[in-house]
Amino acid sequence: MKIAIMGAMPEEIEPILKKIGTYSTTKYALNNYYEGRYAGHDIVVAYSKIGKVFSTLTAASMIEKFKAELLLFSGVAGGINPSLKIGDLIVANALCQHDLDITAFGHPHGFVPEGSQFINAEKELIAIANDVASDMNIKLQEGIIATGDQFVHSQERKDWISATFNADALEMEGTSVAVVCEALQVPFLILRAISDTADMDASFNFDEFLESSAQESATFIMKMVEKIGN
Ligand code: 3QA
Repeated sequence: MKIAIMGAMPEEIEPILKKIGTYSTTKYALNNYYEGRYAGHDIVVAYSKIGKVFSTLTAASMIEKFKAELLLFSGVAGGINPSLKIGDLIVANALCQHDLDITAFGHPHGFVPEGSQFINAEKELIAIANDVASDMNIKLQEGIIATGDQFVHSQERKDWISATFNADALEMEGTSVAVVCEALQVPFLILRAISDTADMDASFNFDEFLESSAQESATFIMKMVEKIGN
């Protein structure tokens, strides 16, 4: 099976490319796509650049151009749920867009006609993730991930996202990737390791923990690839 592994930033895919070892590079749509093999699978890896627009383009390209049949996202996130500490892993069981707002017309936050406020994740892939977590003897939290084109660094915004969507973590790409995968009927999983808690210390913590948290997520994702059947 051909598996796409994507991140948003170079730091999020570097440990994955290192693990794959040898790969070819293809330039497409102003980005680099890396193809190699791992654990009996064809793999395509890319980082999209930050935000919903770039991640939509990359996810769609990985599926339509590079023929990925399954997509795994690996990266970091801001924690909302106080049980999530820096370095902890969360897998999305539902995702939403916290910055999508046509509430002026009486719609709920994150909703547009013919869309849905939440996108549900694949139960089968979450089950594999839970197996990997028990194999590795580490804690994996399941929860709601809220996506928006904002680096959140205020308690007020974080509290609003928590109250409005009951979200456990936030980031800038997961829901756009989920929208693409749902529409193109490709199973997906969004995994994130916490790099900061989206409060006034967020940018400082993010700089300090981006690399180590990205590594936690990448290690886990590669274990998942090893578990996924051919
Ligand atoms: C942040 C990255 C973007 O791809 C989303 C990290 C971790 N903490 C977050 C927070 N709010 C929103 N998202 C996150 N990723 C991009 S800004 C830093 C760019 O530095 C998840 C995430 N609190 C580049 C150097 O100038």
